[in-house]
Parts: sequence; structure tokens; C-alpha cells
Amino acid sequence: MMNENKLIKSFHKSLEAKGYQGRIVHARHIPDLRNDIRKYHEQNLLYLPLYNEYKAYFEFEAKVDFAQINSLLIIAIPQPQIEAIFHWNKKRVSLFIPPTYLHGREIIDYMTKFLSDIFKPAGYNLAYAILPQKTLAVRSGLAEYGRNNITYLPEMGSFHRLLTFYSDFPIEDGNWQELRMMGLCKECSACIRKCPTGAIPTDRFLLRVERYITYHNEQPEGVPFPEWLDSSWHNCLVGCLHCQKICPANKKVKDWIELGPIFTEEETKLLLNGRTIDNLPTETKKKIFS
Ligand code: B12
Ligand code: SF4
Repeated sequence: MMNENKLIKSFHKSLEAKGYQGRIVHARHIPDLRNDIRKYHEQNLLYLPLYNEYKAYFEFEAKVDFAQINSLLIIAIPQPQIEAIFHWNKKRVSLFIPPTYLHGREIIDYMTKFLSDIFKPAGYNLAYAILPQKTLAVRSGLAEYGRNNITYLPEMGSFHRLLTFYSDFPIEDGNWQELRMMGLCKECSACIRKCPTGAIPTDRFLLRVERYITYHNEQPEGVPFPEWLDSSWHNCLVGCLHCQKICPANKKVKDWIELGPIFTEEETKLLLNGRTIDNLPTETKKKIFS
């Protein structure tokens, strides 16, 4: 146990040195986690097309190539917004990409190595996990829910990415809590009032996914926006930031913006004309991929 305690300390210290946060929970809560989603599905409260789309996350199977899963490691990493700049009719137009949309694969690879460097030398294994992470983050005590159903941490607000790993690292049971809403939300309804589509209900906590701007703008090319979605409500290149930008718990992070690609007037024109990526000049292609 001595060595395990040392590893837990090293885990927290290494994360904190990077500005990250993490928790380790006992694997016996895996069925509880599944049940946290199943119970809403059984009451028909989850939007069925979305449920089916993300079934692998909600009805997740814990498969790893080591003998036994003993714990779940959940990590939160701060993430900025990215500003992409376009030029149109001699004007500069900034379009934002919300936190967590970019570089997902690189961050998973980076964190796999980061955590392996801590746990592998002691003989423990790790595997990236696909499961409902907001629920796990709140159950583990790492985060709290905002009314907008997004998770919040004190220093990062909602501008973070969650990552989960299965491990055979043994942990004593203890970190499993009731789902918790941020204290700040008790006296606040800014996100409810700001959301133009009414996706954040007042009669229940669970969001109305079918009203999300994000749900609709993440649909593949060719799927039209519903008629009720007013085009003036769009506020990002993809996703939505209405409720996160207005939120007082994001005061410290809401202006954290990193500069992304800058598209010239000519490039913007090509994109608006629907030119496919394969038929774009090499320089423009590079910007798109970045
Ligand atoms: C499916 C999904 C989507 C779907 C559906 C969203 C949804 N609400 O389910 C779509 C495509 C629409 C989407 C949109 C977005 N997503 Co998304 N999405 C996911 C995914 C894959 C699963 C989420 C999930 O578990 N949904 C199931 C629902 C039922 O769970 P829930 O929303 O947590 O609901 C819980 C609460 O309502 C709670 N509850 C019920 N009653 C009560 C009562 C009280 C008092 C309390 C406290 C709690 C409570 O119980 C429910 C179940 O536990 C995760 C990645 C992952 N692996 O987890 C990313 C993830 C949640 N998404 C993320 C992000 C950033 C977004 C967007 C903000 C992107 C954007 N800027 O536009 C939006 C906004 C989403 C929102 N407001 O919820 C991040 C969240 C980071 C964060 N800080 O929370 C994640 C974790 C991805 C990541 N790796 O970082 N997403
Ligand atoms: S805007 Fe207010 S109610 Fe909504 S999540 Fe933030 S603090 Fe909570």
C-alpha cells in the first residue's frame, strides 16, 4: 500500500504541475455509471437519435488487454477557444471554435504517455476509456455540473477537456459522490436566459438535446438545420458558446483565446463557393487541417 500511496501522490503532483486535475475511482462503480444514463433512457428522457448515435458511450463495454480493471482515472485539462479569421468584403471576420473541438487525438496520445510514465514503471497498465465522462467527473468529485449540464472546475471553469483511462492500479473505494450542481447556479439563471433555443429547461435538470445548436451543427453535411433554428443564433464555426460565455463561473477563462488560421479574401471566397478540400490550393488546405 505504501507504494500505491506514493503513486497517488505522484499522480496528483504531476497533474498539478501542468495545471491539470484528476481523480481515481474504484472500478466497482462502472455499473453505477452505466445506470446513471440508463435510468434516463428507460424513462424516455434522452433524445433517441442522439442516444443511438452515442450508444457506444452510454452502454460502454470495459474492454482492455490487461487482466483486470481495478480503477478509473479521470483527468481534466484546460482548453482554450480557437479564433479562426476570415476576410470577406474587405472586412475581417472572426469565427470561434469552442474548447475541446481540436487536437483530441494528440491530447489522448499525450496523456496516455504522461500517465504511463507515472504508472508503468510500477507495473500498472492503462487504456483509454469511452464512457460518459461528465457523470464520472462529477461522481468522482473532480467537477460539478452547471445548470447547462456542462462540468465545471474551480480554476478552469467549463473550459476543459475530460479524459478517462482504465487501469489495473488498485485503489480503495471512497471517491463516489452524489451528482452535484455548482453552488453559484443556485442564485443564477443566466445560461437559461441566454440560450436562444430553450435547450436548458426550467422544469428539469437534463437538457433538451434536440434543441441544441451544437447537436444540429455537428450533423453531417447535407442534413439541413431545422426551420425553427434562426440563423442569427449561430455564434461559432462549429458548436456553441452562448451559455459558457455568459456564465459567471467562466469569468477567468472566457477571454482565453488562441489564434488559429487566417484565411485571405480569396480563400474565404473559395470556401464559401463550396470548393472541396481536395481542390483547394496547398496553403489553404494546410490551414484547414491546422
Ligand atoms: C453525447 C455528447 C454530446 C452530444 C449530447 C450532449 C448531452 N447533453 O448529452 C452533443 C453533440 C449535443 C454535445 C454537445 C456539446 N458537448 Co459534448 N459530449 C458528448 C459525450 C460523448 C457524452 C455526453 C453524455 O454523457 N451525455 C449523456 C447525458 C445524459 O449526460 P449529461 O449531459 O452529463 O446529463 C447528466 C445530468 O443531467 C445529470 N442530472 C440529471 N438530473 C440531475 C439533477 C441534478 C441536481 C444534478 C446535479 C445532475 C443531474 O444526470 C445526467 C446523467 O448523468 C461527451 C464525451 C464523453 N465521453 O463523455 C462529450 C462532452 C460531454 N462534450 C463536451 C462539450 C464541450 C460539448 C459542448 C459544450 C460543445 C460546444 N461548445 O458546443 C456541447 C454542449 C453540451 C451540453 N450543454 O451538454 C465535453 C464537456 C466538457 C465540459 N466542460 O463539460 C465532453 C466531455 C467532451 C470532452 N472530452 O471534453 N455533446
Ligand atoms: S450561467 Fe449561472 S446557472 Fe448557468 S451554469 Fe453558469 S452559474 Fe450556473
